[in-house]
Amino acid sequence: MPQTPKKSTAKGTAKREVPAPRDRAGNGGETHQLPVGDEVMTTAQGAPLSDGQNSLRAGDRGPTLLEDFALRDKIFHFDHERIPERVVHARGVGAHGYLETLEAIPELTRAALFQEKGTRTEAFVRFSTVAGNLGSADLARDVRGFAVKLYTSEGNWDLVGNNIPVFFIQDATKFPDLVHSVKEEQDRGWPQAASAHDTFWDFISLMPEATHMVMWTMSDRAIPRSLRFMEGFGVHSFRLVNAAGESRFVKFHWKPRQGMQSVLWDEAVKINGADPDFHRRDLHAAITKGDLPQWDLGIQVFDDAFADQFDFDILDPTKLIPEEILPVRVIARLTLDRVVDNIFAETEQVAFCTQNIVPGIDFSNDPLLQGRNFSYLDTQLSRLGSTNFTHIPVNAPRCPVAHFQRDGHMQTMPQAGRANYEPNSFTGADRGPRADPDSGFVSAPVPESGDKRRIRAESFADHYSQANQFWRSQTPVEQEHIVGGFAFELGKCEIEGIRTRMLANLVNVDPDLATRVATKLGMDLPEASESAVPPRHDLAESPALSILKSTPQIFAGRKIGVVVTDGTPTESLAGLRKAAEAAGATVELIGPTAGGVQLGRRKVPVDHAIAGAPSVLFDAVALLPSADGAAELAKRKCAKDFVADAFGHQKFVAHSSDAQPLLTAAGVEADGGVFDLGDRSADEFVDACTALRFWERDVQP
Ligand code: HDE
Repeated sequence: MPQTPKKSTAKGTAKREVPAPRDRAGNGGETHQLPVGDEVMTTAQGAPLSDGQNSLRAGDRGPTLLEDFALRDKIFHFDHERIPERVVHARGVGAHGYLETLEAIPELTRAALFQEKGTRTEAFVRFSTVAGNLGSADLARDVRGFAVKLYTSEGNWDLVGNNIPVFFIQDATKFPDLVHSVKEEQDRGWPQAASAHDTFWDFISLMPEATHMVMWTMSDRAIPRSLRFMEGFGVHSFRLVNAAGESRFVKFHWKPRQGMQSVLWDEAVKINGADPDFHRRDLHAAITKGDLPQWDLGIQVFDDAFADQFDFDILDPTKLIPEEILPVRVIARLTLDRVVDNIFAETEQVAFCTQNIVPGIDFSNDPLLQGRNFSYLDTQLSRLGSTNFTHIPVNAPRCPVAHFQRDGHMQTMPQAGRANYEPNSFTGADRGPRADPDSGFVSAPVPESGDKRRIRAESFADHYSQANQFWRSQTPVEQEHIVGGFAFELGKCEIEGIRTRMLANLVNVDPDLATRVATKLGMDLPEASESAVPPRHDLAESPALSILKSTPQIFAGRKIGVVVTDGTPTESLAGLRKAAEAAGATVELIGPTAGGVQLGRRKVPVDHAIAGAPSVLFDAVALLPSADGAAELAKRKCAKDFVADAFGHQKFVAHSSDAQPLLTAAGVEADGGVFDLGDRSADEFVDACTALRFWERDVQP
C-alpha cells in the first residue's frame, strides 16, 4: 500500500540561521557547511521539505510528476556524486593537525613558519597507497604517500612526500610508464593494488635505476603496521633561501615519535582479509582517543661544496644522503589532532601540488621534481573540474588571498572593486593588489646555462651501489624479509625471462641476495647484467636505513589482544590491563562470541568475537581463558589459528596456566617470548613487548 504523506515531524517553523559568506580573502565560507542536527531538511537551494520519504505523484498509485523539484534536486546530485579517483594514490586517509616550530632557523630560510620558536601552523595530512584503487585494501605491499599541506601565513606549502626516501625513476617522462606497469594489466584488469605481476617486473628489470627503490618496496618499509609508525621523506633535494637571498640545499624528513614498526608479509595478507581498513581505522582510533600521532620534522642541509664532494648526484631522486654522513636536524613537530568530518569534502578533495611553496623555500633541478611541478595542477583540474579548487575549504589558504584571477567554474568569491587587471590607475578599494618585491616570493638566483638536449647526466649512472648499501645496512631478519619479498613477487611472474633479468640485476646489488632469491624461486643464478658503472659494495653501512636498528624500544600506541571466556579471573585481567595502560598500550578483549563474557557476577562486553579477530590485528596477545573456556576454545580452528599465528608471527604471548590446552592444541612450545603469567608478572610481559617481536624465534614461513 502506498504511504499517505505524513505530517513532517521536524520543527518546520524553526528559524534558520544563515552563516556569513566567505570574504574576499577566502576566509570564512561557512555557507559550505550544512548544519548538523535537528534542522529542517531542505533542497540544495534551501527550500524546506515537508516529506523526505515520498515523491510527488498524481493519485495514490499514479505517475510521478515532472514538477517534483525535490526529487529532481536530490537524484540530480546523487547521479553526480563521484569524481575521478586519483590516477595514483587513490586510496588515502586524511587528518588535521598542526606543525609547531621547535627551532627558529632564520639564518637558513626566510619562511615565515620557521622564524620563531613556538609558531603553530595549521596542517592537513593525507596518507595513501599508490597503486590500488579507492576501494583497495590498506596492507598492500606498496609505497605510502605522506602528503602534508601547511597553511602558512604566507601561503600554502605542500610537502608531497612518501614513506621511502628514494623513487623508482630519475626522469618525469618515465612516470606514466611506471604507473601503467604497476596498475592492473590493461587486457585483464588485475591484479589490484599489487606489484607482484609480469608488467611491473618487466618494466623494473628493464630500468636498472629502479633497483634501489625496489629494495625498499620489497623490505618491511612497504608493509607498515600503522601509518603512525612510519617515516616520511620529501625525497627530492629542495632549497632553503634566507632573507639575504643565500640558498642551501635541503632534504626533508618526518620521524615518527611513536617509533617505526612493520608487519610480516603473511600478516599483511591476512589483515587485508580480516580488516581491509586496518590503517585508516587505526589512525582514526588513535586520534579520537587522544593518543595523538606525532612526527618530528627534520632537515639535512648542505651546500654546493658538500654536493660536489658527495659520491652521488644530489639531484638524482633514486639516491639518498645517509644520515650518518649528514645528520638530520629536528626543527619542528607535527601533531595530528582531528579526524575529518567528511571523507569526500576533505580527504578526497584535498589537492596537493608540489609547486605550492612559500617565500624561503625553493626547488632544485631534480628532473623528477621539475616534472611533478608541471603535473599536479593538471591532475587537480581533471579531478576537481575547476580551476577554482583553491576555494574548497580544505584547499583554501588561511592567509589573505588577493589577485586578479577571475571567474571559471564554481567561482565562490564575489571579488569586489572595479579593476580586474593591473597596472590600473584606480585608487582605494577599486585598485586591487600589487606584487611587492620586498615581501614577495623571489626565486633563488641560481645561474643556469647549457645546451638544450634530451640527456641523462652521467652523474646519475650508478644504479646499484646505494641498493647494496641498503641491503648491507639491514639486520639478518630484515634481509630475510627482503629475500622473501622478491621471491614472492617474482614467483608471481609467469614469464621466466622477466624473473631471470631481475635476478641478473640483483647480482649487481649483492650476489648473496641474488643467490638466496634464486634459491627460493628454484632457479639458477644468471650472470650479472651489464651495469653502466661498476657497482660499489664498499659504501659505509647506514643503521638509519634499518627499521630494527634505528627504532626506539616503545610499546606505546600498540594493542594487546586478550582472549577471555566466562570465568576468566578478573585479577589477572586487571593486572594485565594496568601494565598495558602504564606503557601507553591498549587492551582489547576477544571472547568466544560477540555477546560478552561472564566474569564473576558481571557480564562484561568484549571488543571482538574470536572468529572475527585473528591475532594479526594485535601487536601481542594474552590468553586468559578459564580452564573450561580453554578446553572449549582448543576445539575451535579460529582459536587455534589465533594462537598459532601469534606464535608464528614472532609475537610475544602471555598466558595463564589454565590456557595450556589451547597452546598445546595450537602446537605452541614455550620459548623466551612466551610468558606464563603464573611465573612471570604482567609488567615483565609488557616490558618485553617493547621489543615488538621475539625475533629470536626461528619460524620458517
Ligand atoms: Fe606523485 N602524483 N607524481 N609522487 N604523488 C600524484 O596528484 C606525479 C612522485 C605523491 O594524497 C597525483 O593529486 C608525477 C614522487 C603523493 O593527494 C599526480 C611524478 C613522490 C601523492 C602525481 C610523481 C610522489 C601523489 C595523482 C613523477 C614522492 C598523493 C593525484 C614526475 C616524493 C597526494 C594527485 C594526495 C599524487 C604525479 C612522482 C608523491 C598524478 C608526474 C617522487 C604522496 O599528479
